[in-house]
Amino acid sequence: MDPSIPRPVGDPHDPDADPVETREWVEALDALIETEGAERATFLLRRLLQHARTRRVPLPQVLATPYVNTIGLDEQPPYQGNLEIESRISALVRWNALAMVVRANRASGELGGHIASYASAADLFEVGFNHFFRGGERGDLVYFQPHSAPGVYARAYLEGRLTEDALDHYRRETGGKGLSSYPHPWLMPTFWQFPTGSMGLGPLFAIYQARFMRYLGHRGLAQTAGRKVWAFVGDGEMDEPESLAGLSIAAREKLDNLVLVVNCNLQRLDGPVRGNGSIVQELEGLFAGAGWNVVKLLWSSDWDPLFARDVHQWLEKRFLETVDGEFQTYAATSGAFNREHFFNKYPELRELVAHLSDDDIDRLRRGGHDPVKIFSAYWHASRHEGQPTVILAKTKKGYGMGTAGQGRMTTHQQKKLDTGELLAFRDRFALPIADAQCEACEFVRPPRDSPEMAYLHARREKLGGYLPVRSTKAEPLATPEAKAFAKFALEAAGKEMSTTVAFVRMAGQLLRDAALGKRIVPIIADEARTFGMADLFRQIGIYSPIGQLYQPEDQHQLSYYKEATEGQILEEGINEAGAIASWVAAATSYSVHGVAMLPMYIYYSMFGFQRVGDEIWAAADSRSRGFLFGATAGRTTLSGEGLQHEDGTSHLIASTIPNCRAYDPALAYELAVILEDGMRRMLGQQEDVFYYVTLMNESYAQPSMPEGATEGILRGMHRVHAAGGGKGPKVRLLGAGTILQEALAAAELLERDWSIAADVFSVTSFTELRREAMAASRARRISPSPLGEGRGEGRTWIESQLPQSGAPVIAACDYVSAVPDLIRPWIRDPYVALGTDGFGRSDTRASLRRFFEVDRHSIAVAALSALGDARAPEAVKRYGMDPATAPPWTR
Ligand SMILES: Cc1ncc(C[n+]2csc(CCOP(=O)(O)OP(=O)(O)O)c2C)c(N)n1
Repeated sequence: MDPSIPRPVGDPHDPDADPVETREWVEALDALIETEGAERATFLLRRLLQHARTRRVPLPQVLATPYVNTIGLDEQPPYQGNLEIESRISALVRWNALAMVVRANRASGELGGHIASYASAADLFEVGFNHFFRGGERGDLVYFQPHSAPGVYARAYLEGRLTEDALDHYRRETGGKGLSSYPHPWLMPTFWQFPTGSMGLGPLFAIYQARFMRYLGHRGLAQTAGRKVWAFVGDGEMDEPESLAGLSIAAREKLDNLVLVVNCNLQRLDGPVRGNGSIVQELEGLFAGAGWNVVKLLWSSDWDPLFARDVHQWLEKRFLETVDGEFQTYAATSGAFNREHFFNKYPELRELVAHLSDDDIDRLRRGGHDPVKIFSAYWHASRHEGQPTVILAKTKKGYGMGTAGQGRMTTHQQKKLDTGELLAFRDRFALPIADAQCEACEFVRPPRDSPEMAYLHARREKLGGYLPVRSTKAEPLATPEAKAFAKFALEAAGKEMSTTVAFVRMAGQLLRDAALGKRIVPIIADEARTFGMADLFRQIGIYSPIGQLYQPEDQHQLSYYKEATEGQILEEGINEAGAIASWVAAATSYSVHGVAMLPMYIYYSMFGFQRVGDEIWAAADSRSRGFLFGATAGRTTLSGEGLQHEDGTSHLIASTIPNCRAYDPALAYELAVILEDGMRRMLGQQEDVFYYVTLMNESYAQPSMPEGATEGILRGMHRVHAAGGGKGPKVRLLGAGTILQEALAAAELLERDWSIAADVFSVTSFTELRREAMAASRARRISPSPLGEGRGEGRTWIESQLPQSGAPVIAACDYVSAVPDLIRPWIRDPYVALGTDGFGRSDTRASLRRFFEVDRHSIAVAALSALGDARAPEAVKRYGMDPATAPPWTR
């Protein structure tokens, strides 16, 4: 409780030892405010608090303010719209949203849909649409609460941007014209900009979007001044760690281009968000503590006269002692119930509302349902400088759904309304709909020249256009050829280097490219030194909105730690979630800002798909274009790090993301070809794909690129060693990543020790091989004519590289064996897939490879055994393998 508020005399929760003295202090403060103003009062309070601290006086909790609106009546701007018409528009949006969900559910009970969430958020959205969200190319960026999508569709329908047929296909998308359940740019590429369906990612992405906007501005790449990011979040959603993860960076970087609106309807799916407490007060403390500007939007204008008369703050006292579980019950019950249980607790409050009927009490709205108060909160938020703003808007879940849902424990999943409930909804919002129309749940859109539609269009015109709308185009960028940035790799001639070193050199060259260089966004999560990239600090600088306020310790070094306002590197610290959020902002900049960027995020591969996989999935949904580099990749090439650091799965997960092109190159020239192709496809041809490329820190001799290798590298495999022409048996060895070196060594062993000839292939992408083969199989499977066109008659790359010949195929990689298993169905000869299944361990590379049985000896033994060669047991012995050991994945 704020101690500056005089408690009513005799308050049992806050006993006062000397009420007269208290009053004197309070009166003194009042007098000060009156004569010298609030600023002076703030100054004196701050001084008093500082003094109290030096005297070691325990301080009260000062982050929580009373349970009332932050913005006083005297600070409220006049409403700049026609409330009457707006309320009719908003009723229509509410109706169409509800009709859409109910109709979908009538068509098939299988189809989900939410009404109650949008019912609580409707006014918050509508005031934004009518007065704040700027459209057009330099418009605002709005992250919508995901399951409020029906309301956004319903508005777009009124605006004439969606047809009735489209609404009738809500959640029925497979026919090609449906509306997606949540905001999905992948499914509705000209409509939704930001996927928010996985809770917590919306607020995180919004924060990093606001920051990236600043970055573009500081680097002179886009005009971003005045643009705002608005993000609508559920109060239950605020429990996601990701929702809170970006709070401090937003405050630290003073992102006053960001407004987060938390829809505090006090409920989540199962029940209350904080039944025994107060989510508003808790969030206020969290946001204020992190340095945000907090605006509580709790009570509507209906309450203003009551507050004015309540000089002893009995209302504040009653609010503060009411837990959210009770507030929910008040939302679900009648005016009579509220009077009895809320107001009648104290005679003073009973008296305060004595002139109101029960119906009047029922009509006392919460702040988030009053356009006037919402307008005021948005108005202040959009003018606030130096801090991001959070608006904590108190609403009722299922607002206006009456007994069908308002405040009900089960309201989240309510998607069926009977006729009586529909009629009650119509009456509640004074909708001009006949009974029969209502019963049939007909969509309603007044004619274009009606006052409502004229107003709605005029507002959007004034604000620069409609939204959400997603731009699919960006100016194509010319991208360099590999020989321009990777000559050293194409002509390596046996020079030893790791693919990480090769990457760093290529990135350095690309950063110097006249056209492309400045579009590259290097992103790092505190591992630049690990990957040998520290030189870049000095070369291109680390982005900091306030430059560098200190002389770096290493200032005399050539590559010192340089922070700069126009710095190019996003150094995210130990924050993979934030780094991916930055990457998504940069990777979608072509659409969001019309400025194509090329983000290159390089990280410990274990802390990518495994750690932030859902963000990468959302990045895919967002149609991101950029490079993810999983460095120190693989389970045995990062030796000596062990279980939690050694990645054996990222390529398996990457293979499940349809627009992710995943490559595991072994050779520097392969990396060059992949980079060249990726840039061309993403920046030149504007394909909505992104690249995942693994990099290793193991040095070995890098050959020059042979003629004609490009196609194989990009399609997934190419031959790097041809078997000698002898007459003996033959095998084919596939190696991926650094395990290619083991496959090459195994070929030598097979030839030398057992006179078996081996071809060796470098597999750059099991995923790409599989995708092409899957498409071919499907064409063959479902083609209407047995021999006709489109039967995938052409040979797939796997078939052309590994034609049926009787020679076994042994594949080995540094990931779980399920990765090489991805291509098993298309190999006609005996196939053995070796991988690194199990937990990682610390040891040398050689020991780890032996442990996981992906070393040269294990590959050679696998080849002998696949050939049915009777000498296999002899090889096991000769190579020191122990058949008695348990499989690595059980250890
Ligand atoms: C990561 C994640 N977990 C669970 C869900 C399923 N889900 C969708 S809405 C919802 C409840 C949302 O509650 P709240 O954030 O309070 O929003 P409200 O609907 O009350 O406005 C849940 C659990 C989800 N979409 N994403």
